[in-house]
Order: sequence, then structure tokens, then C-alpha cells
Amino acid sequence: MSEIKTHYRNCNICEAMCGLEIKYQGKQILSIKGDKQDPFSAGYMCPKATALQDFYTDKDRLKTPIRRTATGWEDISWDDAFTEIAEQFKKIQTEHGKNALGIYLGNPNAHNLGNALFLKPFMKSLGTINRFSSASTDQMPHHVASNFMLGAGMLIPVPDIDRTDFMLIIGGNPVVSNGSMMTAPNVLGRIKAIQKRGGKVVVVDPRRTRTAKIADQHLFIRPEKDALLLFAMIHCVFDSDKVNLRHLDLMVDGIDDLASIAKEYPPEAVAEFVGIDAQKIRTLAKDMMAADSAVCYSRMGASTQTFGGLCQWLTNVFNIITGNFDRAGGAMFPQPAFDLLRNHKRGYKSSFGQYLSRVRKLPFFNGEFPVATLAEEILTKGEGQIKSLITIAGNPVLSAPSGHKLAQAFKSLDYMVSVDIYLNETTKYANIILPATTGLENSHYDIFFNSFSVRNTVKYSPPLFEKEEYQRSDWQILKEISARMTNTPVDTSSQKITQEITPEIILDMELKNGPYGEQGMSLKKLIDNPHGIDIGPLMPCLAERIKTAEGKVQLLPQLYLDDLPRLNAVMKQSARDKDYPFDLIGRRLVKSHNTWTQNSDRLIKGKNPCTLEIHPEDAKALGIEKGQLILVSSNVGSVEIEAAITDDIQLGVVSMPQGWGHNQKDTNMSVAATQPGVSINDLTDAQRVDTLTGNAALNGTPVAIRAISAISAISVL
Ligand SMILES: Nc1nc2c(c(=O)[nH]1)N[C@H]1C(S)=C(S)[C@@H](COP(=O)(O)OP(=O)(O)OC[C@H]3O[C@@H](n4cnc5c(=O)[nH]c(N)nc54)[C@H](O)[C@@H]3O)O[C@H]1N2
Ligand SMILES: Nc1nc2c(c(=O)[nH]1)N[C@H]1C(S)=C(S)[C@@H](COP(=O)(O)OP(=O)(O)OC[C@H]3O[C@@H](n4cnc5c(=O)[nH]c(N)nc54)[C@H](O)[C@@H]3O)O[C@H]1N2
Ligand code: SF4
Ligand SMILES: [Mo]
Repeated sequence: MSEIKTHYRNCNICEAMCGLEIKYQGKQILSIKGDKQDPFSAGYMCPKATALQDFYTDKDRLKTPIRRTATGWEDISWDDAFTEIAEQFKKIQTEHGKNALGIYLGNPNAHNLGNALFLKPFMKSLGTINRFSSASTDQMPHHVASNFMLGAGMLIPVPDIDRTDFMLIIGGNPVVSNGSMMTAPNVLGRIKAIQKRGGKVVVVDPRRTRTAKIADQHLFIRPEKDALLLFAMIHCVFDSDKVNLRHLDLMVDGIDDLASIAKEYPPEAVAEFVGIDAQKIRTLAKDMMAADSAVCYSRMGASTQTFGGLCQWLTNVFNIITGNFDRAGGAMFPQPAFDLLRNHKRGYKSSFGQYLSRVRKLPFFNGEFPVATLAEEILTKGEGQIKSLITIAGNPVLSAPSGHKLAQAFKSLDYMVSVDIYLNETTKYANIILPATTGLENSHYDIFFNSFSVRNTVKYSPPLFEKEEYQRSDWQILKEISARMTNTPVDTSSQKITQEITPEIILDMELKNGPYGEQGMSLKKLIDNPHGIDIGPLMPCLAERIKTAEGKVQLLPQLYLDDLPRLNAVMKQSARDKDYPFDLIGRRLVKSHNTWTQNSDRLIKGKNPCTLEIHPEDAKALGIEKGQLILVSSNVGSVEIEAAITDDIQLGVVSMPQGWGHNQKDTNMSVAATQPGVSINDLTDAQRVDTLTGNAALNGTPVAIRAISAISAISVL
């Protein structure tokens, strides 16, 4: 028997960066627990981390490449796979141009050190501008706001949750999601700590979420009306003459014009649409102005909606004019040890709008187009049409709007490759699947999430288990495709050097050249400190980190002003769509992460979580009973789902989980298939986007509902 050993690492599943303590013997995991000595997560972890062992041992997980043939999938060697892929990609690009090859990057790329470092050169080597990612079903409006207001898309303000006296959470459920664009392990504990020190937490959400339940106040809001609420709050700040920029006084451009714009949005004018009393809006703004420190944090619900761009802009504006920007207890800026902005000069030009998408003319940003337009870029004939695609760690058939239509588009491709660990709803359309190592087989360092973290810490984890000789890491796969696409002979000495550049070499160099380099930060130091190193709380640093040309915060970038007529039009519309009278929103579940963790038995066992939440009064009016099968339809599709009746959801709104729908044939996630659920993105409409940023409007999808099982089937129409 080999001896029992302990390994320390960060969990790579979500953004929270929880430290884990893993006991193992040989190749067998004995336990996974929160690492009490991790200076950031201090022993906290959620139930998903335990499943890291299931992903490691999963029999369905692919480990060597497979190729689709007329009679099914066959094994293929790595060398043959790379040869075929390079040949096919080159052929298509020669015949139809570089942009005939599309790339889709999914969420796990952000949680993978190698991919974070090697995707850029990889994409460059393919030479296509047709790049897409899950960012445009998620946080793109945050990047656009940072780009235009602060000069860098990656300079993200994060709520200083550990010191604030008042936290307003709009469209986020961090008690379940563990925070997003706010890396904060154990959000529940951190929220309770706000309350314990006499502070207050208010949640604005169309659903009484677990976060709302522990908050001091929950305000139900009509979906997609957050920009009006934020404007009304900004109006209140000017109205009470409480604008206070504090240390940013000489650093903010546009404050005078803002006053006259905000005049147009008194709480009384927006209340009816927002669904929150004018007096309550005034009190909320007043309480936040009165607090020693306060912060407004808005997330998915405020981003993946038709006004996502305006919401993230106005969130920043509110924090700035209340004196809560770049200040303890407000919205602050991390200073990560690996600083993605290290080489960015002030005034550098971003790629926003550098190109417009071919078919729908949506903006290119952060090096990519919105995924909401991917299907039509594949299906619309003409110069620049996408004929071939590579997906890397993404499952857009389940995760992107109108995913079922995207599946049809994938079927029409000349050639498709997926770098993924499963044969799933997306990868089943690939000609070749290249499986990567994952989780415990990889080393780990959170390049992105340290940039969004509520505290400056730093940690590196080596792989727990060395990969088998026949396995490849994601970054090795990317490098190999690049080498073959650029015809770089593998045996020249210069290529040998590039081949040998590992993520660790780059990481070490960045740490040494980074902000803490002079204090001895290096990979070796991190290896010597396996629980991680605490650098300290966030410090005011905007004056040094801002990247606008003049070093000033831009309060009123023109593109937001140009979008206001669209917002104002909302106040003239009638609230209800006649054919699709309900607003559909998504929800996240504690025990699943997007579409891919459902192949762990321990995470999916129990009763079906994929239900449609509906308010009791709506259910009564439609004759819907608990557990009844419901047909939910939108203008793009329909699904059948079980009803769950609860007054946690607002009247006129229904909610279903995102990331489900493992009921498709020709996939191989046998555990997930036992509790498949249905896909919310068979209902969401790829044509519904925030036109400012191109971000998908996943929330607020108009739907109709009807009971379809024998008892009391009454149509809503
Ligand atoms: N309606 C609705 N839709 C949504 C959302 C919503 O709230 N509502 N949320 C959106 C958000 S925030 C996001 S981020 C997106 C996510 O969208 P995607 O990123 O497209 O979806 P994931 O489920 O994260 O897909 C992960 C894929 O990576 C594979 N994978 C897992 N680990 C690895 C690995 O180590 N290497 C490789 N190569 N592959 C791996 C999995 O098998 C899976 O195929 O979904 C979005 N879609
Ligand atoms: N357990 C778990 N954790 C996760 C994930 C997961 O799948 N499972 N996914 C991870 C990922 S990729 C991300 S991006 C983060 C997301 O992290 P969060 O943004 O915290 O998560 P969501 O649950 O999507 O929260 C969105 C909230 O917005 C509300 N909402 C919907 N429409 C509106 C609206 O119009 N206005 C307002 N004000 N609210 C609205 C919803 O009811 C929901 O409570 O979570 C991450 N963490
Ligand atoms: S909260 Fe996120 S990072 Fe922490 S253990 Fe759970 S999945 Fe992992
Ligand atoms: Mo996400």
C-alpha cells in the first residue's frame, strides 16, 4: 500500500478560487475538504469541489482523440488527428478565406492556466476574426464599461465586500453562484459579516433567491428594468445635492452633463415600469448615500438582458458619484501579482467596433464577435461565411441563445473540431474531438479571477496526478495545432524552444516582472507556499492603473448616450406581450456548474431540479398544479418541464435552471442523461441582444405557458 499524502490546490470550477485539501493514496482520492490554511477561503468550499474526483475517474471522459465516421466514432492517433485537422483547416481557409474558420471558446478556458496563456497566440496563428466566446452570454457589458470609462476592458471594479457598510446586489445570486466578477470564496459568510458589523444588504431581483432571503431587504423588480432603477437612484443623488467624488474629484469627466440627463429619470417616472415604489427607490438611494461606505454590484441578471450595457455603465456611475469608487468599502481595483494590464499603455486603442459582424452588424470587442450571431454567420451564404469551426471547452448548443438552432448550423459545417472532455450536445457535431486533461491533472493559477478578486492573494497549484503518456493538456493541443497551421517545422531549434515554453515559464516571468516582483514574487515562492500567500486588502490604485489617454474617468462615453432613446422607449411600451405574456429568467443551482458538471452522480442525485418556477396566482389562473408537465414556448422553440409553484418568483415571471438538457441522442454523458432536464436555450432568442454590447439577452425572454398533462390543461392564450 502506498502512503497517504496531502495535496493543496485551488478549485478550478467556478470563480471563487477556494483552497482545497486533498488526501490521496496512489491514484485514489480519499477526501476533498476546504483548506483551512488558505488565507483567502479559510476552509470554505462548496459541494461541487468534491466532484473533482468524479471528473478525474469519469468513465465517459475522453482521453484520446476520436473521429466521427459514417458508422460511428473511431479512435485516431494524436498525430493523425492533428494532420487531418491542419489539412482541413488549411483547405477551407485557402478556398474561402481566413475568416471561413470560426472559433468558439467556453467558460472553462478562463479557469485553465495553459489556455489563459496560449489561446492568444493560438488564435493569431489561425488568422481569423471570426472568434466567439461565452463572454457574450455573460460579462461583456462589464468589459465594455471598463473599456470606455477607464480605458481598459480588464480593469474591472469589484465590490469591497469585506469592508462595505451597504451592499446593493442587482441581478446576482452570489450565495449560490459564489460570486462572479467578484471573486470571494464564501460569499454567504462575507454577507453575514456585513450584517454583523451593522451594515446592510439589499437585493434587487425578480426572484427571491437564497441571497435575497438572507438580505436585509429584497425588492422584486420587473426583468430588464434595472437601467431605469439605476438612473432613478442617480437622479436622487443629484436631487439631494450629495454628489461627492472624493479623491477622484479632479479625475472625473462629464459630471455636469450627467446631472441634466439624470433629471429625466425621477423615481416617480420609472416606478411603474420597474415595479418598485418611488418612495422605496428614494429610501434606497438615501440610505446608500448616508452609509459610511456603500457599493452597488450588478451581475448576470443586469448584464444578460437587452440593457446590459447601460446597466453596467450606470452601476459604475452610481458608485463614482456617491464617492464609492476606488475607495475602501466601495468598488475597488485588485492589483494582481500576474497583471494582465502590465504592458498596456495609457490611451491604447481597444478593438471595440473595429469590425462589425457580417450579417447582423454587431460590434467586435475584446477580440471577438457576440455568439448570438454565430448561427447566422454559419448559415448565411456569401463572402466571409463560416464554413469550419473549432470549439474549445464550450458547449454552446446548451449555453448560447437559441442553442437548438446553433446545432442545426453546426450540422451544416464543412468541418468541425472540438477540444473537450466529453462527447456532448456540441461536440457530437465535430469531425474530431481532441480531449484534454482536466482538473486534478492540471496545474492551476487563476490569472483572470485574481484580477476580479476582493482581496489580493496569490497561489499556484501543481497537478495532483501526472497525466498519462497518451494524454495531452489543452495548451499542448493548442500549440500543436498552431505549429501545424503555421507550418513551423517541429524539429528546428527555434521551434524547439517555443515548444518548450510551458505555462509555468511564462507565469514565473510575469510574477517576477509584476508589481510584487521586487518583493521576491516568483513561481518558486508560490511552490514553497502551497496554501497561497495573502498580499492584503484592495488598496486605492485607480490613479496608477487607469488606462484612458488623459488618465481621467469618463463618466459619459458617447455610446451610452446614443443608447438612451432605446431605454426611453421602454417607458412608452405596454408591459405585456400578448402572445408570450410571461418573462422567463434563468437560475443557477448549488450543485451544478453551467452544462458540464452533471456527469457526477453525487451532484445530480435526488429529485429533478430542472423545474419551472411559477407564482401561485399565475398557476391558479392557468390551472397549473405542482409537478404538472408544462409546455413553455417562445418565438423560437418550446420545452416541456415540470411546474414548481412558489411565491419566491414574481407574478408574471417564470424561472428555469440554465445548463440542462442532457437528453439528446448520440451524446455520451451517461450519468447526466439519467437526470437530463431541458435546455432553457431552446427558448432564448438569439435575435434578442443588448444592441450596445452585442451581449445575449438571456433574461426576460417572452414565453407562453400551458399545462399539457391530463389534469386541467388550460391555455393561457
Ligand atoms: N439561458 C442562459 N444561458 C446561459 C447562462 C444563463 O445564465 N442563462 N449563463 C451563461 C454563462 S454565464 C456562461 S459562462 C456560459 C457557459 O457557456 P459554455 O462555456 O459554452 O458552457 P460550459 O457548460 O461552461 O461548457 C464547458 C465545456 O467545456 C468542457 N470542459 C470542461 N472542462 C474542460 C477542460 O478542462 N478542458 C476542455 N478542453 N474542455 C473542458 C465541457 O465538457 C463542456 O463541453 O453559459 C451561458 N448560458
Ligand atoms: N452553483 C453555480 N455557481 C456558478 C455557476 C453555476 O452554473 N452554478 N456559474 C458560474 C458562472 S459561469 C457565472 S457567470 C456566475 C453568475 O453569477 P450570478 O450572476 O451571481 O448568478 P445568477 O444565478 O445567474 O444570477 C442572476 C440573477 O439575476 C436575476 N435576474 C434575472 N433577470 C433579471 C433582471 O432583469 N434584473 C435583475 N435585477 N435580476 C434579474 C436572476 O433571478 C438571478 O438571481 O455564476 C458562477 N457560479
Ligand atoms: S465555490 Fe467554486 S471554487 Fe469554491 S469549491 Fe465551489 S466550485 Fe470550487
Ligand atoms: Mo459565466
